[in-house]
Amino acid sequence: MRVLLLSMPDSFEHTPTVAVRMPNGALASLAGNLDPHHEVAVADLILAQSSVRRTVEDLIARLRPDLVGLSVMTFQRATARRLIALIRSLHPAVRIVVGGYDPSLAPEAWAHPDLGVDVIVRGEGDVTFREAVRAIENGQPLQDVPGLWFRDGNAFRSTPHRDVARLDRDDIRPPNRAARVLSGYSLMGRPIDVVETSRGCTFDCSFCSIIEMRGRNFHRFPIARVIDDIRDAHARGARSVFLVDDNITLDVERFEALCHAIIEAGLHRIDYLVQGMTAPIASRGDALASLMRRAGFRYVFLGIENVLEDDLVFLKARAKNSRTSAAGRKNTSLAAVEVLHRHGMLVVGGLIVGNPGDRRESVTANLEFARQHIDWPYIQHPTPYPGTPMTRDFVQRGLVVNTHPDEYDGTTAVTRGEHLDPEEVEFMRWKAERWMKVRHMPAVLRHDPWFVLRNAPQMLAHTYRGTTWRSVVGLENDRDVFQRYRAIRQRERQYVDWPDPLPPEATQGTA
Ligand code: B12
Ligand code: SF4
Repeated sequence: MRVLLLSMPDSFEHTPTVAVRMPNGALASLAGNLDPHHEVAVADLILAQSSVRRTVEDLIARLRPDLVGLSVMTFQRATARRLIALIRSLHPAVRIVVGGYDPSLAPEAWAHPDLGVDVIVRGEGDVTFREAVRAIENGQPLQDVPGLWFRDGNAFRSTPHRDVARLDRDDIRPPNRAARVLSGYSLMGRPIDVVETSRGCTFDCSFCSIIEMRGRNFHRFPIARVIDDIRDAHARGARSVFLVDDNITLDVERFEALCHAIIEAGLHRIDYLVQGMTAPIASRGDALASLMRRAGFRYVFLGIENVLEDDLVFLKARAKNSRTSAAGRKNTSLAAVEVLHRHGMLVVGGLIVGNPGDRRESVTANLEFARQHIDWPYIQHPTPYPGTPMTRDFVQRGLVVNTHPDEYDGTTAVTRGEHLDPEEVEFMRWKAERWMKVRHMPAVLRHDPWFVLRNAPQMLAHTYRGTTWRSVVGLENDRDVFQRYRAIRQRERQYVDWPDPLPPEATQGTA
């Protein structure tokens, strides 16, 4: 069969496409796990953000796929619906399969008869998709493939749950990067790829989708496989690698072993990015940080979430961000940031502001922490993604004020608190972050001077969207600029020039 796999073009405020265009790791993994006789093509539409419709029309005409699979996050739902409608108009007989976080956790949002989805893959997709494609090819019933919802006439039927794969055996084959048909992946001008070393997490932060998606478990790929995978990415041109594990720092000894293996394999000249918890990084201190630096780590995304204890309790993120000492429990965010800085690494700070109990002072304290200590702000608002405990809590308390999932991009405040208006929290974050982002430019300039010299105007234009000469000379205030920025953001969400196949009332709500 001819299979085309697509990821959505929608991007996130803190990863503008001028600087960050990463491959979707799921698609290469799915491609690598199909039976080898299929012809499979992977297209990350983030690489064609300004010409989505034309790119998809070309792909459909050129490849004539029997099946198109789409990988979708919640804020990308509307784009995916338009794409499905466009694809169907070009090729009515094609089968449409959706997977990823949103279809897995909110399958009912994908079951509307006017949408035309045939199969919804729930949870980990590699083996499920392989078996589903096999069944379709052989004309066998999908009922026998665990982990699916599939169309049966006008209704959907579900099959039994599929457990997540153990990764220490060969159940999950390596990704197939050769299937990619678009080019231009980049992290500030350096070709980038993504590599997985483990899957899962045993924590249960209330805002995170991972537990509902996979359960609380942690599985590791053998280190030799990871090294081969990095080597493959490098051989295909990658000079930056993002380790996209859900929580690599759950097993710090293994993470250290991986750093040693990277150095021994001579792969330490690659720039690595990784995300981790503050507590293990702070606890292992200089020994871990110096090893990470030697292995090539450059950016560390820290899930700080919040620097205030009450907020950490609400987010259920206290355990991963604190350690116990004789003096009691202590937040580890600052210690983690300091040790990474001491060893020359840069910190992307993940913070969540605008929790239900937040007052102006709590938001300000977090923004001030970010301003003082982190290199690139990745500050978000609590967002009710489907299936999370936090979403259930927000819904029960009637705190969700925005029911448009396409605005659930993390930087739009869609829930209200007891003391602060959502728009006010969003304004505070937006205002503070612009300056933090500009402050990071010299560090990027030192590392990637040509990229910055060529792209600085575009990067600044993105960061300061909404600014005009009138606002620069003080004839307009920040609130006017903020409103203009929001209007621009709203327009940017129209990635596909094709109508939504569903009526507006069928497109709201996530839980
Ligand atoms: C790495 C990552 C990123 C990277 C993305 C790199 C890339 N281009 O892929 C970066 C940092 C850029 C990023 C950004 C964002 N992310 Co992110 N990210 C992750 C993370 C940590 C791992 C995802 C991953 O690559 N896993 C490895 C692959 C192999 O697994 P997978 O994606 O789950 O895919 C498997 C299945 O889902 C399924 N599958 C997936 N797609 C498809 C398609 C088909 C057809 C089929 C059959 C199956 C299938 O099969 C795959 C293989 O088993 C997750 C999870 C987490 N712990 O936080 C969040 C996560 C996916 N991100 C999330 C979000 C919301 C975002 C942001 C909006 C902002 C934010 N809150 O951080 C932005 C938007 C991204 C954008 N397009 O601009 C949410 C999604 C929630 C939701 N319901 O939509 C998650 C779950 C985190 C969370 N908050 O809980 N992210
Ligand atoms: S530690 Fe990270 S991956 Fe694990 S539940 Fe919390 S936010 Fe999700």
